[in-house]
Amino acid sequence: MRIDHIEARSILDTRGKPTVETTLDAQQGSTLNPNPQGRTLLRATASVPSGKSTGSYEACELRDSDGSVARAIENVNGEIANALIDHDFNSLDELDSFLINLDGTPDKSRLGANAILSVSIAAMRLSAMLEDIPPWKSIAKRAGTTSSAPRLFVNVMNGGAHAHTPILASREARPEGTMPNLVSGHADFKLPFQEYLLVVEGKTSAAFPIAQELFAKLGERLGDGTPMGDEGGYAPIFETLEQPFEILTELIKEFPNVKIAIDAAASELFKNGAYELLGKSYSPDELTNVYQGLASQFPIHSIEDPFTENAGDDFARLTASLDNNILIIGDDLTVTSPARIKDAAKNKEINAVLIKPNQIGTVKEALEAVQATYTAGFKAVASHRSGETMDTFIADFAYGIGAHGLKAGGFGQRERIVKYERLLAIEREAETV
Ligand code: 2PG
Ligand code: MG
Repeated sequence: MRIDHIEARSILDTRGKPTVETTLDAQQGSTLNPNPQGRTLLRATASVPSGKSTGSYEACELRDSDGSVARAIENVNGEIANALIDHDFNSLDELDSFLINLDGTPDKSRLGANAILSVSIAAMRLSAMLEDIPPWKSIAKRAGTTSSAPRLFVNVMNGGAHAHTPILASREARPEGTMPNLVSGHADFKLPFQEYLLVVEGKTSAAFPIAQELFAKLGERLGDGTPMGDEGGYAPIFETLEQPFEILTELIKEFPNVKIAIDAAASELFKNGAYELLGKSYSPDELTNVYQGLASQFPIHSIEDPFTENAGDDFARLTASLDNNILIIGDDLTVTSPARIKDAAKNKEINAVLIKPNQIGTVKEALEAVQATYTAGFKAVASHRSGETMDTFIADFAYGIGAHGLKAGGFGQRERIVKYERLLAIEREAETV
């Protein structure tokens, strides 16, 4: 493959923060980009997401002190473009390795994982266009995986770092139909875990309407004026740990193919050796009891990041203590790093891994993380980030690798919905390709 032109620009993500978008051009019809029909200009664009509750072992997102991504963009338009344009690559892996070596740091901090990943994803798209196959098929071929529809992990309630909304006056305390008032003096949240999700099994064309129905019903149950969190789910206020689970259990009681998942994002709850939930401090053992209690009372499918990113032993104890059907998913713990996934496997810390390509910085390494996950006998759940764009690469990635699930947020933001809609389109493509 040979790239003719590269251009990066700054776009805004769901939080109104700048992120990187890159466009690559190639001429189909050159010796390296053969096209029996003649020469055509092919163009592929990719934009990268950005996390808020980031793990400390993630690859480096290059951001300037003013919050912009100007240096990352300069790196794509300057150094990366100069090195890539007119260079002949025999494969996408070769191109990604070239980018990794060009950067030369272990965490991609020189050129920026955001700069590099935007090029890596756009190149993957371009290569699929050159081959005239959909991106998910290109991913499956490259990774040697069997593609299939992932379960939908739909974020219906946001808490933790994704709902730093001030405490609002309770519905009972305000006149009918009025917006909630801020309770003075507080700037905190009341939903302790970062994400409450519904996991819907089955083909996307069957699962997506069910998820929509449940999302709408939950909205009615919570009432008008319920704020929205960072990931397009509701951000309500509850008084107890159990309440959100009680509401969700009631909501799904007539849906046997729907279960509840949480992302505790516990690195964010960890302060001075203990976990803080709803103003109470929990030791790792006490928190283990909380999870065991929740798993025995409610239809729990999975718990992501139940402990902080360095507490592998606590992960292992929890994983061993629960029914094997309940997934303990590593996110900050494993950060899409093949090495960290292998470590977690050795110590049986988890039985599933969240795969976020921007935690590692190239598609090649994200696929190596998937291989490490499958080699360990673990499930892979592909995931968006809290700051998202309209890019739908993660849906093709999830389908291509035959992921157990795709976590792409709630229906309150178009940037989340487009990922599920892309899965629907893939399902149609898969019938014809
Ligand atoms: C997570 C993600 C995505 P963030 O913790 O799993 O839901 O959040 O992008 O803020 O790390
Ligand atoms: Mg997480």
